Order: sequence, then C-alpha cells, then structure tokens
Amino acid sequence: MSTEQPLTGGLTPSQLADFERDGYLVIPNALPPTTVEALLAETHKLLDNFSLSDHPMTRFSTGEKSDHVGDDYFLTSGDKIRFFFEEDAFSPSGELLKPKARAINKIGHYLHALSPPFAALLDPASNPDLLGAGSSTGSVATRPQGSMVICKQPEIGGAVPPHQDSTFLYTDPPSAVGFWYALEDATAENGCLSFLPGSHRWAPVRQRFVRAADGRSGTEFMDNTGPQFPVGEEYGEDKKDENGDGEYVMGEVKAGSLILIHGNLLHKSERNTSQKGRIIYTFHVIEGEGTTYDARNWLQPPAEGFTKLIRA
Ligand SMILES: O=C(O)CCC(=O)C(=O)O
Repeated sequence: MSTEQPLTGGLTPSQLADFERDGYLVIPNALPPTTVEALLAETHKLLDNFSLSDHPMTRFSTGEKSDHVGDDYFLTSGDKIRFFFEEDAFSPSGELLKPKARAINKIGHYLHALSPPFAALLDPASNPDLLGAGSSTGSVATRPQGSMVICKQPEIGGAVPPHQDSTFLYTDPPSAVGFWYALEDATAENGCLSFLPGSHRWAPVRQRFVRAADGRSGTEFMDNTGPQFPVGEEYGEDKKDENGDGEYVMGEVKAGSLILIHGNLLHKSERNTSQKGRIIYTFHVIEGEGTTYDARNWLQPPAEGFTKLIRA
C-alpha cells in the first residue's frame, strides 16, 4: 500500500454540509457487492479458523482466566487480529453456549494492515473515494487505526451504550472520524446504529478511556482535562439548540453503505435478539498533523507507527 497519495474523490458539497450539520453521513453503495462479498468471506474465514485452545476466554471457561490475561489480550491487540466474545456467549459457569463462529462479538484491531481484503479498502487504487471522504471531513494526513469487524451475533449481540469515539481515540485537539461499513443489512431488529444529530457541536468529550495508571493492568475512564471539542467556532456547549437533547435517529442501512461519524457525535446501538446477524467493518482516522496522540490512549501505535493514509 502506498502511503503518500494525492487526494481523489471526496464528499460533494451537499454531503459535507449534511455531515457538518448532523455529525454523521450515510453513503449508500459505498462498496460494490463484490467487495462486500470478499470482506464477508474473509470475516467467516477468520471466525472459522481462530484457535480456542490458547484464547483467554477458554481459560475463563475452566476457571483459570484472570482479568490480567483478558486485559493483556485486549491491550496488545493493536497490531494483531484477535477475537473478543459476546458477553452473553457464556453460561454463568463460563461454558461457551454457541459455536465459536457464532459467539464472537468483535475481531480487531489491525485488520487494515494484516488482512489483505480489509487492507485493500485503504488502497488508493481500489478505493479513492474513501481517501477523499477522509479528507473532506477535515482529516488530512489521516492515520487509520483500531480497525474491527463487529458481528453483533444473532440472539446474543451486545448493545453499545451511547458514546463518542474521541473518548476512545483521543487527540489534542479531538479529531477522530469513524468509518463504519455495513457488510450486512443493519436494521432496527438486528441492532443498527442510532445517532443524536448535531450532538457533535455541543457534546464535550468529558471522559477518556485509557490504560490504567500506576502500573495496574487494564483500562479505566478518566476525566478529560484537555480540549473537549475540535478547533472551530461552530463547537461549544452553547451550540445546543432549543430542542435540548433531541432524539436519537435510527441509521438503518443496506449492506455496502458507509457511515461517517464525527468523533464528538453521540451514537449507540441496541442488542440484537433477532435471528439475523449484523456484520460491519469499522476503523477510525485521526488528524496526523497539528494534533498530539495521547500516550495513555488504550490503543497505542504499532512499532511501525500508525498507517499514514494521505497527505494533501
Ligand atoms: O457497530 C456498533 O454496533 C457500534 C459501533 C460504534 O459505535 C463505533 O464503532 O463507534
């Protein structure tokens, strides 16, 4: 993959205006069906082939899992392809209740480098529009990171509570933009995303999700003492309109759609108790110039540094 590329593609002025107003943007048919098929085939291959024998959740089922093992497995996943279970995949005594391929909530977090079909999405030759979209949303010199497939399995797919992505991938000032691709139809029944439109303008990033302090293992939330909004006069707590918090809007989309998500936007997804899974692929980009990536973020750069997407 080339790392220094000119900008191509990008959002239309009307798409950009929608993104700036709402804090998210749905782009239908962003991926051709052949790409969706290739990414789904890769996902199923990964799910079918990973080993349970050395997985920390396997130890959990035999009562040997310590939090430390699970924490390490998560915290060292930034340059690997690892598998994280749905919480409801286990019985109270720790037995796996589903076949492993139907028990995984998430695969992460370095698919965009280690899995050829997912890495191809970042290749300017095969996906110029993506690079342009990253730029048009204000992210030049972007660094994609934290890529993952979220399976939201039938019957046991976990809910994702309301959050802002800059809580998890903090830069000073905040700059994260989420790229969220539906690889299967996402509906109200199987736990599509929903969004609080406009909240990116008034909702501060008050909390950060970081590596635990003082040599303790694991992660914790801490108060954000740095900037809570990106730079710009359009942002601030006084930008909340008279309708108060407003209401969450469902983002039902077809397979192949891309949703761009501003790092300050409040969004969530509900449980999937339906018989249909909801496989998606997501990664985030951060502004690589003029921002500082925080050393306490849970996700730290791999030895080779974060992948550099574009430089205008
Ligand atoms: O796909 C989901 O259900 C949640 C994903 C999400 O909120 C995120 O990636 O920020």
